[in-house]
Amino acid sequence: HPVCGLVSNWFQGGHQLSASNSGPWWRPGQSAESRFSSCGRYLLYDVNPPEGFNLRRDVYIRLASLIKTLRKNGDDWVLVLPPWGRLYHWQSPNIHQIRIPWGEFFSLTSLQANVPVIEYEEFISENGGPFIDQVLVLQNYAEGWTDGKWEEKVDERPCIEKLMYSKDKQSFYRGWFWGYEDTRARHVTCLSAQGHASIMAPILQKNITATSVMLDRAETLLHDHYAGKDYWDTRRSMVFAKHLRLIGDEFRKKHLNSTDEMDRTIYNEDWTRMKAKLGTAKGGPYLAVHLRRKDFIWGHREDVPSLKGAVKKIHSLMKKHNLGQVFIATDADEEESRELKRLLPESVRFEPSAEDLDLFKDGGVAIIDQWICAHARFFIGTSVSTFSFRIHEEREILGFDPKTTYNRFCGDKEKDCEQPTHWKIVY
Ligand SMILES: Nc1nc2c(ncn2[C@@H]2O[C@H](COP(=O)(O)OP(=O)(O)OP(=O)(O)O)[C@@H](O)[C@H]2O)c(=O)[nH]1
Ligand SMILES: *[C@@H]1O[C@H](CO)[C@@H](O)[C@H](O)[C@H]1NC(C)=O
Ligand SMILES: *[C@@H]1O[C@H](CO)[C@@H](O)[C@H](O)[C@H]1NC(C)=O
Repeated sequence: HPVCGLVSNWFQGGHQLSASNSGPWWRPGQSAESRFSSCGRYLLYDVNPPEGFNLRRDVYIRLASLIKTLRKNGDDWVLVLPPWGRLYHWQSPNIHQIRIPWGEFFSLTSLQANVPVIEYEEFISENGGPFIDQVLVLQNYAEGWTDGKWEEKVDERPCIEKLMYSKDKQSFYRGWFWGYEDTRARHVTCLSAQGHASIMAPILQKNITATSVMLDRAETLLHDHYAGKDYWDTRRSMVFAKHLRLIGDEFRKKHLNSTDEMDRTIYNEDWTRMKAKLGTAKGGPYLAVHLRRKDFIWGHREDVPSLKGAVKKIHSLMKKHNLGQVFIATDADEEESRELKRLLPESVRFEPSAEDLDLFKDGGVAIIDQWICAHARFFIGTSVSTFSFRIHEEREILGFDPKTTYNRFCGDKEKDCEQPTHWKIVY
């Protein structure tokens, strides 16, 4: 695409002109026309429905890598953010939890300082309607790994599972497009893919000419380079929305005697300037706990403690670290929550009013919980919970000593209680 190449140079020039790393790629008022003349293409994606909020955040990192690869190759791709909703864990009754834009949970300007992203509704208006040219449903290989040998590959293959899209009277495909019932796709095909996210780049550039392409079941793709510089750039750009951080900060101040000045957790709104040395953050005078329950205890996993076991560990940590307060983030049901309050009457939880819950939704409340956990002097989480992993990363960004972060509860009878891995930021 020689013409696209030219325009993409022009874009880089425009980017340099704006002189700041944190501004959006194009001026917000820029007309759709000039976007199209740049050969702009849209990458949309979705994730297997049962996956939770925190795994979905991880899938975003993989897709951002793919966008970076595509743009390095010269094409002007934009990532369309899949609206949040219909998540299995978001069970608060009577609140509307679909079609939630990313801006309600994350700072869009921060995301945009890493890769160009737009909300789905912006895509609809730029694209001229709720149409997606091509959906690629990713799947594994029906035959598994042949000869036990693992190689990276992508091939068009018959769909293995029942297709979640069906043709309407006009031969458009209908399906779950984040709760946007008007959205239709022109083509749907299945691709078997095995490998890191950027193996999709040649397919998107050479095999497909459609303007908008959606990768469904995008979690099939692996990280280009887990915990490498590119991973961390994207992770650092996933700054929580300011209104949620402010609620968390207010809570810390009011209930936990914790402020950024006292705790040495000063945050820079511009993530590209946030480079806190490990060990510099002190954290508020409280122990923070993430205690994952629900589906984690239904399976009687041996790496998850009983409530009694968890409380015993909490008491011993408070004593060891000389902390008088404990903040608890948990998805425990009502019965367990009551039991927890009985066993630990001094514990503090973030309990939103009905009004606040309506405003922040389950996703926002989870973020506030994570934010408060991220600012504690000492943190302990739950084994292999992505909710806990996201807290680890947040504390790493803030500059905590790893000893205060990479801790997890052990099951009551667990023998080899391996502690979480420390992943260092690559700046
Ligand atoms: N507010 C709040 N919600 C929680 C907490 N723990 C779990 N949840 C809820 O339960 C969901 C499940 O956890 P996620 O980590 O997002 O789901 P996942 O990606 O399947 O990850 P796992 O924890 O590994 O299951 C979260 O998205 C929250 O909605 C918590 O401590 N506080
Ligand atoms: C992409 O195109 C190449 C070259 O034409 C072809 O060999 C390959 O099978 C195609 N891949 C897919 C997934 O369509
Ligand atoms: C809050 O912390 C500060 C600094 O550690 C301390 O001086 C002050 O007494 C604490 N206040 C309360 C109410 O605990």
